[in-house]
Amino acid sequence: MPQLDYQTAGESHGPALIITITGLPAGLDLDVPFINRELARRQGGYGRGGRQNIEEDTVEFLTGVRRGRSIGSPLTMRIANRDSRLDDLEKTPPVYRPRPGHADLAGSVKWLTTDCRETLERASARETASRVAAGAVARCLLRQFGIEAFGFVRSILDAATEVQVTEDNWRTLLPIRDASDTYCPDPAITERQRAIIRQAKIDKDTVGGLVETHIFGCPIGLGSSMDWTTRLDALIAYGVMGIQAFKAVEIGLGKDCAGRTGSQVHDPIRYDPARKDRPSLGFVRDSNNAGGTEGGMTNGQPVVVRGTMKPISTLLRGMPSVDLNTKEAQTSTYERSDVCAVSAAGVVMENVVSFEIARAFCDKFAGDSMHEVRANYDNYMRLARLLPLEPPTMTIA
Ligand code: EPS
Repeated sequence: MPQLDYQTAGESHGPALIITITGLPAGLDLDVPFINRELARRQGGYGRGGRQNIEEDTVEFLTGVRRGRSIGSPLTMRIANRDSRLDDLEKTPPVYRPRPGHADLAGSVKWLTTDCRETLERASARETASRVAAGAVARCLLRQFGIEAFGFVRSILDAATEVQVTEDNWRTLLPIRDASDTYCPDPAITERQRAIIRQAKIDKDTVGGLVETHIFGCPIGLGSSMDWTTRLDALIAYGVMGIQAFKAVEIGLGKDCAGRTGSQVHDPIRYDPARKDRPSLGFVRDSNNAGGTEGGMTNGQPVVVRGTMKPISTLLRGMPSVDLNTKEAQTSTYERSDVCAVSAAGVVMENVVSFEIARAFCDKFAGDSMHEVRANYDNYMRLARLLPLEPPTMTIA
Protein backbone atom coordinates (compact mmCIF):
# COMPACT_ATOMS: atom_id res chain seq x y z
CA MET A 1 0.00 0.00 0.00
CA PRO A 2 1.54 3.40 -1.00
CA GLN A 3 1.83 6.26 1.47
CA LEU A 4 -1.02 8.76 1.25
CA ASP A 5 0.18 11.33 -1.27
CA TYR A 6 -1.08 13.73 -3.92
CA GLN A 7 0.00 15.37 -7.11
CA THR A 8 -1.49 18.25 -9.05
CA ALA A 9 -1.37 19.17 -12.73
CA GLY A 10 -2.81 21.92 -14.89
CA GLU A 11 -2.18 25.46 -16.06
CA SER A 12 -4.12 28.55 -14.97
CA HIS A 13 -5.73 29.00 -18.41
CA GLY A 14 -5.57 25.39 -19.62
CA PRO A 15 -8.72 23.26 -19.86
CA ALA A 16 -8.63 21.95 -16.27
CA LEU A 17 -6.78 21.27 -13.04
CA ILE A 18 -6.17 17.61 -12.27
CA ILE A 19 -5.52 16.15 -8.81
CA THR A 20 -4.36 12.58 -8.13
CA ILE A 21 -4.44 11.13 -4.63
CA THR A 22 -2.75 7.80 -4.02
CA GLY A 23 -2.75 5.63 -0.90
CA LEU A 24 -6.29 6.52 0.17
CA PRO A 25 -7.86 3.59 2.05
CA ALA A 26 -10.93 1.97 0.48
CA GLY A 27 -14.35 2.71 1.94
CA LEU A 28 -13.96 6.43 2.64
CA ASP A 29 -17.19 8.39 2.16
CA LEU A 30 -16.44 11.46 0.05
CA ASP A 31 -18.46 14.45 1.14
CA VAL A 32 -18.69 16.24 -2.22
CA PRO A 33 -20.73 19.24 -0.95
CA PHE A 34 -18.05 19.77 1.73
CA ILE A 35 -15.21 19.60 -0.85
CA ASN A 36 -17.02 22.05 -3.13
CA ARG A 37 -17.73 24.38 -0.19
CA GLU A 38 -14.01 24.54 0.53
CA LEU A 39 -13.36 25.32 -3.14
CA ALA A 40 -15.97 28.08 -3.03
CA ARG A 41 -14.39 29.54 0.11
CA ARG A 42 -11.03 29.63 -1.65
CA GLN A 43 -12.62 31.66 -4.43
CA GLY A 44 -13.88 34.26 -1.99
CA GLY A 45 -12.45 36.97 0.23
CA TYR A 46 -12.41 40.74 -0.25
CA GLY A 47 -9.78 41.90 -2.75
CA ARG A 48 -9.96 39.06 -5.28
CA GLY A 49 -9.65 39.79 -9.00
CA GLY A 50 -12.08 39.25 -11.89
CA ARG A 51 -11.17 35.59 -12.42
CA GLN A 52 -13.30 34.46 -9.52
CA ASN A 53 -16.41 35.91 -11.19
CA ILE A 54 -15.78 33.62 -14.15
CA GLU A 55 -14.96 30.37 -12.36
CA GLU A 56 -17.26 28.18 -10.32
CA ASP A 57 -14.85 25.57 -8.98
CA THR A 58 -16.32 22.13 -8.36
CA VAL A 59 -14.76 18.66 -8.41
CA GLU A 60 -15.57 15.86 -10.77
CA PHE A 61 -14.26 12.42 -9.79
CA LEU A 62 -12.64 10.61 -12.71
CA THR A 63 -11.19 7.53 -11.00
CA GLY A 64 -10.91 5.79 -7.65
CA VAL A 65 -14.53 6.24 -6.54
CA ARG A 66 -17.59 4.01 -6.71
CA ARG A 67 -20.96 5.22 -5.49
CA GLY A 68 -19.44 8.06 -3.50
CA ARG A 69 -16.76 5.98 -1.77
CA SER A 70 -13.05 5.42 -2.37
CA ILE A 71 -12.12 1.94 -3.61
CA GLY A 72 -8.38 2.04 -2.87
CA SER A 73 -7.23 2.81 -6.42
CA PRO A 74 -5.64 6.18 -7.36
CA LEU A 75 -8.31 8.82 -6.99
CA THR A 76 -8.38 11.50 -9.69
CA MET A 77 -10.33 14.73 -9.59
CA ARG A 78 -10.86 17.38 -12.25
CA ILE A 79 -11.70 21.04 -11.74
CA ALA A 80 -12.67 22.65 -15.05
CA ASN A 81 -11.25 26.06 -15.98
CA ARG A 82 -14.01 28.15 -17.52
CA ASP A 83 -11.42 30.75 -18.53
CA SER A 84 -9.56 28.28 -20.73
CA ARG A 85 -7.53 29.99 -23.49
CA LEU A 86 -3.94 28.80 -23.23
CA ASP A 87 -3.45 28.04 -26.93
CA ASP A 88 -4.99 31.33 -28.07
CA LEU A 89 -2.06 33.71 -28.55
CA GLU A 90 -4.34 36.75 -28.75
CA LYS A 91 -5.99 36.00 -25.43
CA THR A 92 -2.85 34.77 -23.68
CA PRO A 93 -0.07 36.76 -25.38
CA PRO A 94 3.61 36.27 -24.58
CA VAL A 95 4.88 38.13 -21.50
CA TYR A 96 8.38 39.62 -21.85
CA ARG A 97 8.51 42.00 -18.85
CA PRO A 98 8.85 39.85 -15.68
CA ARG A 99 7.04 40.89 -12.51
CA PRO A 100 9.41 41.26 -9.53
CA GLY A 101 8.29 38.72 -6.92
CA HIS A 102 6.74 36.30 -9.42
CA ALA A 103 8.30 33.18 -10.95
CA ASP A 104 8.58 35.03 -14.30
CA LEU A 105 12.31 35.86 -14.39
CA ALA A 106 13.78 32.75 -12.77
CA GLY A 107 11.46 30.43 -14.69
CA SER A 108 12.09 32.02 -18.09
CA VAL A 109 15.86 31.71 -17.70
CA LYS A 110 15.52 28.20 -16.26
CA TRP A 111 13.46 26.95 -19.22
CA LEU A 112 15.50 29.01 -21.69
CA THR A 113 12.75 31.21 -23.06
CA THR A 114 11.99 34.93 -22.93
CA ASP A 115 8.21 34.30 -22.77
CA CYS A 116 7.30 34.35 -19.08
CA ARG A 117 3.84 32.94 -19.89
CA GLU A 118 5.20 29.41 -20.06
CA THR A 119 6.30 29.67 -16.41
CA LEU A 120 3.53 31.82 -15.00
CA GLU A 121 0.69 29.61 -16.21
CA ARG A 122 1.77 26.83 -13.87
CA ALA A 123 3.23 29.05 -11.14
CA SER A 124 -0.12 30.88 -10.81
CA ALA A 125 -2.05 30.52 -7.57
CA ARG A 126 -4.88 29.04 -9.61
CA GLU A 127 -3.15 25.75 -8.78
CA THR A 128 -4.09 26.17 -5.14
CA ALA A 129 -7.64 25.04 -6.02
CA SER A 130 -6.10 21.59 -6.55
CA ARG A 131 -4.51 21.59 -3.12
CA VAL A 132 -7.76 22.62 -1.48
CA ALA A 133 -9.53 19.71 -3.19
CA ALA A 134 -6.85 17.23 -2.03
CA GLY A 135 -6.94 18.59 1.52
CA ALA A 136 -10.73 18.50 1.64
CA VAL A 137 -10.66 14.79 0.69
CA ALA A 138 -8.13 14.22 3.48
CA ARG A 139 -10.47 16.01 5.87
CA CYS A 140 -13.27 13.56 5.00
CA LEU A 141 -10.99 10.90 6.52
CA LEU A 142 -9.85 12.96 9.51
CA ARG A 143 -13.39 13.94 10.49
CA GLN A 144 -14.23 10.26 11.03
CA PHE A 145 -11.73 10.33 13.89
CA GLY A 146 -12.92 13.63 15.33
CA ILE A 147 -10.06 15.63 13.81
CA GLU A 148 -11.20 19.06 12.59
CA ALA A 149 -9.47 22.09 11.08
CA PHE A 150 -10.17 25.77 11.68
CA GLY A 151 -8.33 28.37 9.60
CA PHE A 152 -8.62 32.14 9.55
CA VAL A 153 -6.88 35.40 8.70
CA ARG A 154 -4.84 36.76 11.61
CA SER A 155 -3.65 39.97 9.90
CA ILE A 156 -3.58 41.93 6.68
CA LEU A 157 -0.80 44.53 6.59
CA ASP A 158 -0.98 45.97 10.14
CA ALA A 159 -4.63 45.10 10.92
CA ALA A 160 -4.23 42.11 13.25
CA THR A 161 -6.79 40.37 15.45
CA GLU A 162 -5.77 39.35 18.97
CA VAL A 163 -8.46 36.64 19.10
CA GLN A 164 -7.39 33.48 20.96
CA VAL A 165 -8.62 30.25 19.37
CA THR A 166 -9.17 27.24 21.63
CA GLU A 167 -10.73 23.80 21.50
CA ASP A 168 -13.72 25.26 23.35
CA ASN A 169 -14.38 28.43 21.32
CA TRP A 170 -13.54 27.62 17.69
CA ARG A 171 -17.05 26.47 16.82
CA THR A 172 -18.38 29.81 18.07
CA LEU A 173 -15.78 31.65 16.00
CA LEU A 174 -16.63 29.71 12.82
CA PRO A 175 -19.82 31.63 11.86
CA ILE A 176 -18.10 34.93 12.73
CA ARG A 177 -15.23 34.04 10.38
CA ASP A 178 -17.69 32.99 7.68
CA ALA A 179 -19.56 36.28 7.97
CA SER A 180 -16.30 38.23 7.57
CA ASP A 181 -15.29 39.50 4.10
CA THR A 182 -11.67 38.81 4.99
CA TYR A 183 -12.24 35.50 6.87
CA CYS A 184 -11.17 37.13 10.14
CA PRO A 185 -13.28 36.14 13.20
CA ASP A 186 -13.20 39.71 14.53
CA PRO A 187 -15.71 42.16 13.01
CA ALA A 188 -13.82 45.34 14.03
CA ILE A 189 -10.55 44.08 12.52
CA THR A 190 -12.39 42.88 9.40
CA GLU A 191 -13.44 46.50 8.79
CA ARG A 192 -9.84 47.69 9.11
CA GLN A 193 -8.64 44.94 6.79
CA ARG A 194 -11.27 45.87 4.21
CA ALA A 195 -10.20 49.51 4.37
CA ILE A 196 -6.55 48.52 3.86
CA ILE A 197 -7.42 46.41 0.79
CA ARG A 198 -9.62 49.20 -0.61
CA GLN A 199 -6.77 51.70 -0.22
CA ALA A 200 -4.28 49.29 -1.83
CA LYS A 201 -6.62 49.01 -4.81
CA ILE A 202 -6.82 52.81 -5.11
CA ASP A 203 -3.02 52.97 -4.91
CA LYS A 204 -2.78 50.23 -7.61
CA ASP A 205 -0.80 48.23 -5.04
CA THR A 206 -1.23 44.88 -3.23
CA VAL A 207 -1.10 43.61 0.39
CA GLY A 208 -0.20 40.36 2.16
CA GLY A 209 -0.76 39.05 5.67
CA LEU A 210 -0.71 36.27 8.19
CA VAL A 211 -3.01 33.22 8.20
CA GLU A 212 -3.48 30.67 10.95
CA THR A 213 -4.69 27.06 11.10
CA HIS A 214 -5.68 25.08 14.19
CA ILE A 215 -6.16 21.31 13.97
CA PHE A 216 -8.16 19.81 16.82
CA GLY A 217 -8.43 16.20 17.95
CA CYS A 218 -5.11 14.68 16.85
CA PRO A 219 -4.08 11.65 18.90
CA ILE A 220 -0.66 11.77 20.54
CA GLY A 221 2.11 10.37 18.33
CA LEU A 222 1.44 11.40 14.69
CA GLY A 223 4.78 11.97 12.97
CA SER A 224 8.04 10.63 14.36
CA SER A 225 11.22 11.79 16.06
CA MET A 226 13.19 8.85 14.69
CA ASP A 227 14.05 10.30 11.27
CA TRP A 228 14.13 13.95 10.28
CA THR A 229 12.09 13.20 7.16
CA THR A 230 9.19 11.93 9.26
CA ARG A 231 8.93 14.85 11.68
CA LEU A 232 5.39 16.16 11.32
CA ASP A 233 6.32 19.82 11.97
CA ALA A 234 8.91 19.60 9.17
CA LEU A 235 6.38 18.06 6.79
CA ILE A 236 3.82 20.74 7.64
CA ALA A 237 6.43 23.44 7.01
CA TYR A 238 7.30 21.82 3.67
CA GLY A 239 3.65 21.80 2.63
CA VAL A 240 3.01 25.37 3.72
CA MET A 241 6.15 26.80 2.10
CA GLY A 242 5.00 25.12 -1.10
CA ILE A 243 1.94 27.37 -1.24
CA GLN A 244 2.32 30.17 -3.79
CA ALA A 245 3.55 33.46 -2.24
CA PHE A 246 4.29 32.05 1.25
CA LYS A 247 7.52 33.35 2.74
CA ALA A 248 7.43 32.03 6.32
CA VAL A 249 5.82 29.35 8.44
CA GLU A 250 5.64 29.08 12.22
CA ILE A 251 4.39 26.40 14.61
CA GLY A 252 3.02 27.55 17.97
CA LEU A 253 5.04 30.45 19.36
CA GLY A 254 7.27 30.20 16.30
CA LYS A 255 9.86 32.95 16.00
CA ASP A 256 8.75 34.47 19.34
CA CYS A 257 10.54 31.55 21.12
CA ALA A 258 13.78 33.43 20.47
CA GLY A 259 12.95 36.20 22.95
CA ARG A 260 11.89 33.98 25.89
CA THR A 261 13.60 31.68 28.37
CA GLY A 262 12.86 27.95 28.52
CA SER A 263 10.53 28.30 31.50
CA GLN A 264 8.56 30.91 29.54
CA VAL A 265 8.32 28.73 26.44
CA HIS A 266 7.70 25.11 27.45
CA ASP A 267 4.20 24.01 28.38
CA PRO A 268 4.04 22.37 31.85
CA ILE A 269 2.45 18.89 31.97
CA ARG A 270 -0.19 17.75 34.46
CA TYR A 271 -2.57 14.81 34.50
CA ASP A 272 -6.35 15.01 34.82
CA PRO A 273 -8.06 11.57 34.91
CA ALA A 274 -11.37 13.21 33.98
CA ARG A 275 -9.91 13.92 30.53
CA LYS A 276 -8.36 10.52 29.86
CA ASP A 277 -10.89 9.71 27.14
CA ARG A 278 -9.82 12.71 25.06
CA PRO A 279 -7.13 12.43 22.36
CA SER A 280 -4.69 14.00 24.86
CA LEU A 281 -5.31 10.94 27.15
CA GLY A 282 -5.62 13.25 30.16
CA PHE A 283 -2.18 14.88 29.80
CA VAL A 284 -3.14 18.52 30.24
CA ARG A 285 -1.12 21.54 29.12
CA ASP A 286 -2.44 24.90 30.25
CA SER A 287 -0.53 26.67 27.47
CA ASN A 288 0.23 25.56 23.91
CA ASN A 289 3.40 27.41 22.98
CA ALA A 290 4.64 24.23 21.28
CA GLY A 291 1.74 24.47 18.84
CA GLY A 292 0.80 20.83 19.36
CA THR A 293 4.10 19.24 18.29
CA GLU A 294 7.08 18.13 20.36
CA GLY A 295 9.94 16.13 18.84
CA GLY A 296 8.19 16.25 15.48
CA MET A 297 5.13 14.41 16.86
CA THR A 298 1.66 15.51 17.89
CA ASN A 299 1.43 15.81 21.68
CA GLY A 300 -2.37 15.80 22.07
CA GLN A 301 -2.72 19.58 21.96
CA PRO A 302 -4.17 21.46 18.98
CA VAL A 303 -1.69 21.80 16.11
CA VAL A 304 -1.23 25.53 15.48
CA VAL A 305 0.36 26.74 12.25
CA ARG A 306 0.90 30.30 11.02
CA GLY A 307 1.89 31.24 7.49
CA THR A 308 3.05 34.56 6.06
CA MET A 309 1.86 35.46 2.58
CA LYS A 310 3.73 38.18 0.75
CA PRO A 311 1.74 40.80 -1.19
CA ILE A 312 0.67 39.56 -4.67
CA SER A 313 3.43 40.36 -7.15
CA THR A 314 1.14 41.57 -9.94
CA LEU A 315 0.77 45.31 -9.29
CA LEU A 316 -1.58 47.43 -11.40
CA ARG A 317 0.96 50.25 -11.15
CA GLY A 318 3.77 47.86 -12.23
CA MET A 319 7.31 47.61 -10.86
CA PRO A 320 10.67 48.47 -12.39
CA SER A 321 11.72 45.58 -14.63
CA VAL A 322 13.37 44.89 -17.97
CA ASP A 323 12.26 43.52 -21.33
CA LEU A 324 13.80 40.04 -21.53
CA ASN A 325 14.34 40.39 -25.32
CA THR A 326 15.88 43.90 -25.47
CA LYS A 327 17.18 44.15 -21.85
CA GLU A 328 15.79 47.71 -21.83
CA ALA A 329 14.25 49.15 -18.65
CA GLN A 330 10.48 48.63 -18.69
CA THR A 331 7.60 48.54 -16.23
CA SER A 332 6.53 44.95 -15.42
CA THR A 333 3.56 43.50 -17.28
CA TYR A 334 0.12 43.75 -15.64
CA GLU A 335 -2.04 40.64 -15.85
CA ARG A 336 -5.49 40.55 -14.25
CA SER A 337 -4.88 39.66 -10.62
CA ASP A 338 -5.91 40.06 -6.98
CA VAL A 339 -5.22 43.06 -4.75
CA CYS A 340 -5.22 40.71 -1.77
CA ALA A 341 -5.63 36.92 -1.65
CA VAL A 342 -4.80 36.40 2.03
CA SER A 343 -8.32 35.11 2.79
CA ALA A 344 -7.99 32.51 0.04
CA ALA A 345 -4.51 31.62 1.28
CA GLY A 346 -6.00 30.88 4.70
CA VAL A 347 -8.32 28.30 3.12
CA VAL A 348 -5.42 26.83 1.14
CA MET A 349 -3.20 26.50 4.21
CA GLU A 350 -6.00 24.94 6.26
CA ASN A 351 -6.37 22.21 3.64
CA VAL A 352 -2.64 21.77 2.98
CA VAL A 353 -1.97 21.29 6.70
CA SER A 354 -4.92 18.88 6.92
CA PHE A 355 -3.43 16.74 4.16
CA GLU A 356 -0.13 16.49 6.06
CA ILE A 357 -1.99 15.47 9.22
CA ALA A 358 -3.92 12.84 7.24
CA ARG A 359 -0.70 11.51 5.70
CA ALA A 360 0.85 11.10 9.17
CA PHE A 361 -2.41 9.57 10.42
CA CYS A 362 -2.42 6.98 7.61
CA ASP A 363 1.27 6.24 8.23
CA LYS A 364 0.51 5.43 11.86
CA PHE A 365 -2.78 3.60 11.40
CA ALA A 366 -2.05 2.17 7.93
CA GLY A 367 -4.71 -0.05 6.44
CA ASP A 368 -6.08 -0.93 2.99
CA SER A 369 -9.61 -0.15 4.06
CA MET A 370 -11.25 2.29 6.46
CA HIS A 371 -12.29 -0.73 8.55
CA GLU A 372 -8.64 -1.57 9.11
CA VAL A 373 -7.62 2.05 9.77
CA ARG A 374 -10.43 2.33 12.33
CA ALA A 375 -9.38 -0.90 14.05
CA ASN A 376 -5.73 0.19 14.16
CA TYR A 377 -6.67 3.59 15.60
CA ASP A 378 -8.98 2.10 18.24
CA ASN A 379 -6.39 -0.48 19.23
CA TYR A 380 -3.63 2.12 19.64
CA MET A 381 -5.84 4.36 21.75
CA ARG A 382 -6.78 1.36 23.90
CA LEU A 383 -3.13 0.43 24.46
CA ALA A 384 -2.12 4.03 25.15
CA ARG A 385 -4.79 4.24 27.88
CA LEU A 386 -3.50 0.99 29.40
CA LEU A 387 0.03 2.39 29.95
CA PRO A 388 2.22 1.19 31.62
CA LEU A 389 2.14 -2.02 29.55
CA GLU A 390 3.82 -5.31 30.31
CA PRO A 391 6.52 -6.30 27.76
CA PRO A 392 4.89 -7.41 24.46
CA THR A 393 5.58 -11.10 25.07
CA MET A 394 3.00 -10.95 27.86
CA THR A 395 -0.69 -11.22 27.03
CA ILE A 396 -2.49 -7.92 27.09
CA ALA A 397 -5.94 -7.93 28.61
C1 EPS B 1 -6.10 32.74 -9.22
C2 EPS B 1 -6.23 32.77 -10.58
C3 EPS B 1 -5.46 33.69 -11.39
C4 EPS B 1 -5.12 34.96 -10.61
C5 EPS B 1 -4.46 34.66 -9.27
C6 EPS B 1 -5.20 33.63 -8.47
O1 EPS B 1 -6.26 33.93 -12.48
P1 EPS B 1 -6.00 34.98 -13.64
O2 EPS B 1 -4.51 35.06 -13.85
O3 EPS B 1 -6.73 34.40 -14.84
O4 EPS B 1 -6.62 36.27 -13.19
O5 EPS B 1 -6.29 35.70 -10.35
O6 EPS B 1 -3.17 34.18 -9.53
C7 EPS B 1 -2.12 34.78 -8.93
C8 EPS B 1 -2.22 35.45 -7.84
C9 EPS B 1 -0.85 34.60 -9.56
O7 EPS B 1 0.14 35.08 -9.00
O8 EPS B 1 -0.80 34.04 -10.64
C10 EPS B 1 -6.88 31.81 -8.41
O9 EPS B 1 -7.73 31.05 -8.95
O10 EPS B 1 -6.65 31.78 -7.20
